[in-house]
Amino acid sequence: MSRLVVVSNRVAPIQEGKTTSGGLAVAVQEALSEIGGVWFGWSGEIYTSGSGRVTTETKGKITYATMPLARRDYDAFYKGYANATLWPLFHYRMEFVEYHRSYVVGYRRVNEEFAGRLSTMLESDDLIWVHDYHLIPLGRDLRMMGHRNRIGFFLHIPFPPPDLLTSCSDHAYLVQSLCAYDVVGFQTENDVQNFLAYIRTVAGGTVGRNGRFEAYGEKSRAAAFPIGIYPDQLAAQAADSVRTRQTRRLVESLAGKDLIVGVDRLDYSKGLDRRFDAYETLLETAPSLRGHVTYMQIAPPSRSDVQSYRAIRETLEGKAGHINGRFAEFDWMPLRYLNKSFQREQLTGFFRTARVGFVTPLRDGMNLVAKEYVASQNPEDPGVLVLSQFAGAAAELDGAVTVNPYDTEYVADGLQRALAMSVEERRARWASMMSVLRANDLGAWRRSFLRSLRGR
Ligand code: ADQ
Repeated sequence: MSRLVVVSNRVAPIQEGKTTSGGLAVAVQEALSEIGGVWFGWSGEIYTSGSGRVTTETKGKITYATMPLARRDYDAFYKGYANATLWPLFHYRMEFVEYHRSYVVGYRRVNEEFAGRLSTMLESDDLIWVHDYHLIPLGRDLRMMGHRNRIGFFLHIPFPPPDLLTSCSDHAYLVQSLCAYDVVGFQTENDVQNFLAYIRTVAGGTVGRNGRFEAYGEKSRAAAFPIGIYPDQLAAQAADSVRTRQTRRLVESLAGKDLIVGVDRLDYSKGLDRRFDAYETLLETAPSLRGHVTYMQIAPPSRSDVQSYRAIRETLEGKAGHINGRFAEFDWMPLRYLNKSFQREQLTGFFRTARVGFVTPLRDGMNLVAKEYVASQNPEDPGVLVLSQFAGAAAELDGAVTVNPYDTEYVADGLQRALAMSVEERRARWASMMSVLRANDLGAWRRSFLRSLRGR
């Protein structure tokens, strides 16, 4: 059987005992343990002089191959083009897009370097699975080096409509690069349609059945593969986690108040500033809730060396202080804002304690926190998910209270509905979402992508 070669910007920690946190890491680790193969990517290290070497380490059926980035590549490729150009562009946030020619030059250079290093490790029948916006050109670079393998790409973040994408000078280069893959995977049907709209209207290509398309002299297929979680494993973790000291202390500190919980990376795509505004509107318009509800937002800093991320942090600190200053009482703090990270095992206990899961990104590829919140609930007394209509997860989670995150009054109404919901309605909504999570779990995601990549 052919090997699987996975390429992603970061490679999960190799040391045993270290947790592989995100969905990507868990799914890739599993696929590789089953099939055997290579996981290639950036080691997370930066060097300032000399050149970087690929380091390999084999554990069981998996060879981890990682390389460091030169400082200038880290600046232009990672901080620059990936996180200051593509991330805001693909999340429809044009006001944050920073465009410098040196960024795209660095992006191309790193992708070519990755392709060159990987090229020497490839066998002709390897299946290659490339992940995310950092590595869009990698497949095409490998093709130019003569590799004829099946190569697939999965985009973890949204894909913008053509009118937005074309505001980036490199749009044709990006889409042409995507066309070199045998399969291009997206989180939702909406993303697939945005991509195919570009193929039709900008690239002048043709679109056939089941996402098959032809453009720039290539034939390929685009499809949605919504990423999932393992809901029953999470449910078991949550049931254990409510007995931990930290969760018990959280429950004690609430003294009977209803908890609203939000857990996000500190990122402008997550809509935290408007989420804080909506909570303030709730306290303003529903005075009976004052003193009876607590909102805890966990948001550890991410990418803090990118300017727009420093700005969002300052905004949120200001708003949190304002809300607490305006409403707090000697025995009640309305908002707990925590700039730190927690282990997932611990988070599941917090999720199970919360009456409301508050997930209102302005745009999100999927949002696994929404799914983890649902899976963590007590089936007898489940909480309610208040979910942005612009999270990829909204396409699947029909039992959520769906809100428009740009409309803070609408969001405040959603919170109020969630807090007042009867246990019968909560159970029915939860059961419907849980069955979707079970049917589309993380194993189903990787199996369907790999089936498609094998051309079946
Ligand atoms: P992220 O933007 O990181 O991922 P998300 O899917 O919500 O967003 O979270 C990924 C993982 O990180 C989850 O397992 C979550 O529990 C964990 N996490 C998030 N915030 C945390 C916090 N404050 N403390 C501890 N853990 C936290 C990108 C895309 C998403 C897509 C995923 C997977 O932006 O849209 O769902 O990839 O494809």
